[in-house]
Amino acid sequence: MYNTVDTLNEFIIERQADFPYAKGELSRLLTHIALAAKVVNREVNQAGLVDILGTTGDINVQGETVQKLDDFANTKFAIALKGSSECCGIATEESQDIIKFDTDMAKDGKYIICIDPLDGSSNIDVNVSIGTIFSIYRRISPRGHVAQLQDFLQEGTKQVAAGYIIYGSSTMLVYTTGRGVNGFTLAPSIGEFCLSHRDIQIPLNGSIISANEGYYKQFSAGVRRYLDYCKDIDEETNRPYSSRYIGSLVADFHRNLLKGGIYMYPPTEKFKTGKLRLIYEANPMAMLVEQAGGMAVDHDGGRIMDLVPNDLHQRVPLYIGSRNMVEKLNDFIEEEEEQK
Ligand code: AHM
Ligand code: MG
Repeated sequence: MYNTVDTLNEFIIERQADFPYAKGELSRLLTHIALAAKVVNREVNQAGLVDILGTTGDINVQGETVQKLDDFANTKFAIALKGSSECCGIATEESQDIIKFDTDMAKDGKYIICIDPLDGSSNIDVNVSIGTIFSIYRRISPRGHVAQLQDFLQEGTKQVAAGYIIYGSSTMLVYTTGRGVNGFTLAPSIGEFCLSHRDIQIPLNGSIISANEGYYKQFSAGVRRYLDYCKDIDEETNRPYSSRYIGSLVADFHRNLLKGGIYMYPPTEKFKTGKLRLIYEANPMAMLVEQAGGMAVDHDGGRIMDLVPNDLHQRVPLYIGSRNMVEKLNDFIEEEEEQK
């Protein structure tokens, strides 16, 4: 069966022809990410059986408890990326500062990576889908030296590739290099990611809303009114919409990407500028959604990928998904602002 489908490696090689001047570095980097994903996948799959559930006892830079699997995924991706020799450093959710790779080969690497090694940590212990999110940029600092902070504080529009791995009922890797979005499912019997979702397009109109409605009363009036609108009955626009929220960005985003919907994390009392991190959560998802025909904006309706990051762990309100839904939500927020 599998000889009729593209494996990820074959697909990457085929697509390299799209970039006539590329020398294969990006392809090698993607291959290394896929390899680390398989290692993490193996551990996630047997998490209940081996001593890898629970916390390490440490608190990370976000002030959150570090789960053992967070730590494991972080280490595996860092090792794989350093070993790829194409990447001179990474920014990860788990480290305050950038990690500079100091081998001669890595210092010569052309790319840097921003990564959330294991997103949705609160779901780890209860066997709910979690994911890895990554974003690849060309470095700004000169090759031959260690990476610099400025390499990581680039606008999302400068991403050369972005993607995620979802460790779900099956494991998938979904990525874009700026020419559409493609999804690969891990075939456990051969240990390969195989092309299963070619050229993914997000429906223009969706009927799924994904938000933590436990915080409803903390949302701004415009966001609350949009959520109320989603629940109104109207046959023509297929309302009420369905509410689906896993609390794992990757899983919620993946479902909405395929079925059509909107994911939203507005400002709350605790997270006044939103919860999600710009460089390793919002930007990669924004590139993917735009490549699939969708939209990603912040609370002011500004395009996520145009924001200039000023901090590695900067947070941003995120509204992302089907274009017409994001635009509609924007209208409600704008209306609220006008009435102020
Ligand atoms: P994490 O990176 O610490 O796991 O936090 C990000 C996660 C997202 O995956 C998810 O959508 C969101 O936080 C859930 O937050 P909440 O529990 O406040 O709804
Ligand atoms: Mg995260």
